[in-house]
Amino acid sequence: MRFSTAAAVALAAAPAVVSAAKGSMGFALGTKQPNGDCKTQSDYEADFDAIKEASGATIVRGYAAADCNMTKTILPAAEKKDFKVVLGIWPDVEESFNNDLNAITAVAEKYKNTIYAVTVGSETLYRGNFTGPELKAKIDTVKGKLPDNIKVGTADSWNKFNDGTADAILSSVDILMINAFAFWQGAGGENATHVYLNDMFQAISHIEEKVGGSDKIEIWNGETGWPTADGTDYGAAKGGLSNAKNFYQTGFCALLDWGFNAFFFEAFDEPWKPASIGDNGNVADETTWGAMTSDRKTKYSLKC
Ligand SMILES: *[C@@H]1O[C@H](CO)[C@@H](O)[C@H](O)[C@H]1NC(C)=O
Ligand SMILES: *[C@@H]1O[C@H](CO)[C@@H](O)[C@H](O)[C@H]1NC(C)=O
Ligand SMILES: CC(=O)N[C@H]1CO[C@H](CO)[C@@H](O)[C@@H]1O
Repeated sequence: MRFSTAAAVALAAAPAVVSAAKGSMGFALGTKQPNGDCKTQSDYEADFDAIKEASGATIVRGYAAADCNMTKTILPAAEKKDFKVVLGIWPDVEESFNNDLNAITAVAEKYKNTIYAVTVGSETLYRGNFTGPELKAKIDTVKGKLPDNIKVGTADSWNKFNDGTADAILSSVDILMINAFAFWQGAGGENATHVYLNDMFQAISHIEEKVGGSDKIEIWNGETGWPTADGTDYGAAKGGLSNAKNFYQTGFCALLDWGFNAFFFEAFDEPWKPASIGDNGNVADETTWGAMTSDRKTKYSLKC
């Protein structure tokens, strides 16, 4: 595996966690069918078959456990297909926090070997929704309600782990998901891979320094990805099939090769998603971030 100078410098300066073993690969998974209806158990089963066949991965992550009854729909499918699931709690507002937590606690004992982990929040620090201590309190509440073997943590943007905003939660979490989107940093071409790996190394270095080692908290890249639709650009980052393929194969796969765990955002295109406004104020099309089409065909090789 060859690295850019930039990434190699960051690596030399940083994490002790690089090991010979390849990291685990996973995919973020939506709760809706292409037409916007909630997925059924058989939809999830077909998702799992397609993911495993195309990539070898056997773990997925979701965001809001009660959304579309995800928890009670996906867990039987996952158990049947021998997949693990990271469930999410959306803590931003009290109602979704309670709904998601209740959806999980209702089945946690029964499915404690299928629920790999629970993330409390997705980019809540990045969005300024919570301070570190506020998020820590939510995480502690969730930890107190789940079987011990289910890991609890959060997902947030790499820079919030790197700049110390997340330091307050480090004593509480078993697992962390570090999101790093070179695309949303406007990094194009080969620079995308350099930026992605540097982001991850910086965040991991900071965490390891704070907790005193690489064996204290399980770390994953929680999200990275690239849209395949032409014209969905963000600065120098250009959407399109060949750029997405290059990023997957030279960036995402490189991180796994170095022994880090990583989730790709996302498994399948989600054509039902409404257009949103990106950080640059332009309309952001989030329908084509899938590694596969919405009818579960691979767009490029997903093997690393
Ligand atoms: C979730 O399941 C309940 C029944 O257990 C049902 O009443 C409700 O409509 C379902 N919600 C969704 C969004 O499918
Ligand atoms: C790589 O992308 C980053 C983030 O957009 C940017 O700051 C940097 O100048 C880029 N480097 C090169 C060599 O293009
Ligand atoms: C404290 C705070 O900023 N809460 C906001 C978090 O984000 C949700 C939306 O997801 C808002 O509704 C809350 O007001």
